[in-house]
Amino acid sequence: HGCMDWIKLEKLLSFLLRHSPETLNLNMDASGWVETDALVKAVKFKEPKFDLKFLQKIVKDSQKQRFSFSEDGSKIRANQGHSVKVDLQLSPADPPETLYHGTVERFLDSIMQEGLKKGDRQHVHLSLDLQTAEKVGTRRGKPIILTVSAREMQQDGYVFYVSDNGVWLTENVPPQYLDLQ
Ligand code: HQG
Repeated sequence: HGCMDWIKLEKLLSFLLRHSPETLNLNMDASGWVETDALVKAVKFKEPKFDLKFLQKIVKDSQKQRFSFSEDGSKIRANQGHSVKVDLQLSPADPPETLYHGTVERFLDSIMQEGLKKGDRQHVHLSLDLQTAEKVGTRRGKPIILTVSAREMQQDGYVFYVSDNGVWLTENVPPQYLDLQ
């Protein structure tokens, strides 16, 4: 499989399983699942060397663990990051005292004014540790880290979820719970 570009494929899978299954005529159910066979067939059409084995390798070895198979392997979904309206049926979880959000300077004024908003995605994404938040921020430039008073938010009635790959999710974070790290 050496000649196939792993990053490119992971991006294609993210695109299909989070944002646009219809691009390759895939059906996604209400919980974000797509038939594994159909996905393999569709991707194979673009990348003839792609097969189930390679998909299994990506799911298993992807550094960010972006995807999961259903128990019997017949279905696959993205663990988080959707813009497609899906209900992942995650259970509410108790957050730690503090969570982190990595962003960049140019968003700061707006964030401090209106809080963290989910934009196109289904949730605001928060990180458990500084290092991860830094990586998330670095995707857009020089990272700026915000701390989120997650426990306090929860006490005030906000609900938190944690995805299968360890990303903390919530609907929005009002500015009073945010601080510059
Ligand atoms: C910013 C990646 C102005 C926010 C990562 C961020 C993550 C605001 C951007 C996952 C704002 C949204 C998600 C406001 C938020 N005003 N800017 N009020 N509220 N923003 O990509 O958290 O590689 O939707 O700071 O690792 O950057 O895709 O969210 O910069 O886990 O698996 O608006 O994506 O994972 O950007 O990243 P995004 P994110 P994957």
